[in-house]
Amino acid sequence: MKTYFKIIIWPLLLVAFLACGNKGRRDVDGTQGKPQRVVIVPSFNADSAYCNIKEQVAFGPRVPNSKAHVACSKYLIGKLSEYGAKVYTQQARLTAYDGTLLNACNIIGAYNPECKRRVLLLAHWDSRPWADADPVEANRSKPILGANDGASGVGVLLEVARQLQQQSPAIGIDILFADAEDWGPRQDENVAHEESAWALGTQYWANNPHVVGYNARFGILLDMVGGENSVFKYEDYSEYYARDINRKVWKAAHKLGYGKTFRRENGGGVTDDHLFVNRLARIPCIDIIPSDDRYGFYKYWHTTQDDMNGIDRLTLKAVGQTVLEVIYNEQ
Ligand code: AHN
Ligand code: ZN
Repeated sequence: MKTYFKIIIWPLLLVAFLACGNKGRRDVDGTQGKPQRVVIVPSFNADSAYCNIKEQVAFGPRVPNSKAHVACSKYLIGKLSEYGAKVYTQQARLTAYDGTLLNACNIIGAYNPECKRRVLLLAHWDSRPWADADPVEANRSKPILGANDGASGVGVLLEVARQLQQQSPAIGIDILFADAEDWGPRQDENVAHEESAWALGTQYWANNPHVVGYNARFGILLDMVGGENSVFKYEDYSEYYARDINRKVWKAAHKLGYGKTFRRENGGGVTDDHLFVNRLARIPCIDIIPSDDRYGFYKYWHTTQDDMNGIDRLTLKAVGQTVLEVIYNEQ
């Protein structure tokens, strides 16, 4: 009996143990033996994003309380509807730092609205009423076209929306086009910097979400994502509130070969829409915003030269493809 155990039973038990070892015991990839979903990330079309920017810029400056602003809001609602989103609009009268009442409109496109696992993507769609950083003084009271500052982020997200309609990721996505981001104090006004003077539309949305009790795993803000040779660095508030999201997004960018565009360096802090998503909505949110040693954000930032000539499809592609990589890999 003893030898029988030694040469038959023990070897059998050993084989059985080794055979089971990989399945239940060590859940190395966290899948618990469930069949893994094969993720195919669609290809971001930078030409399409470019056209979306051009169409916004064609309205002229989308300054709140202007005709172009109303016309562009209709365009954006139409586009999101065309791309199959459930569209919400929020009309609000918001008081600017200078007392002006702004007729603002936030526009939200929801994909897979029933899904509890959600990611928020946002960009501001208004343009700044004054080119206060223009080198020519006579231009500083003119509104800006905001091809990069405003339209680029929206243009990229409209292309993301088109892709979402073609192929759904495993999660729900909300695209927020926030209004009244850029009606902040002019540089020549000697007013103390007040964070709350900026991003009025996003502040409104965070205090009055389009869906009661709205939540998302994280948010990604796109701001000035179309400039030639733009470089994106870890922004300070993004690091403070959503460090892991910064890492996730930069990792995706590097995997795709966009390491020259997405640098693993610190870029300084920016008062921007994401600040209020973090603080008021309490959703960890990063800002993809250029950081240039020479120009700050962008060469033509808040100047009358922020037009289509400054828009480069390569940057749009790097940002758009990275966003797709991240959201299609969420389970
Ligand atoms: C400030 O200049 C305080 N914030 C920049 C936010 C911004 C303006 N993004 C685009 N335009
Ligand atoms: Zn701006």
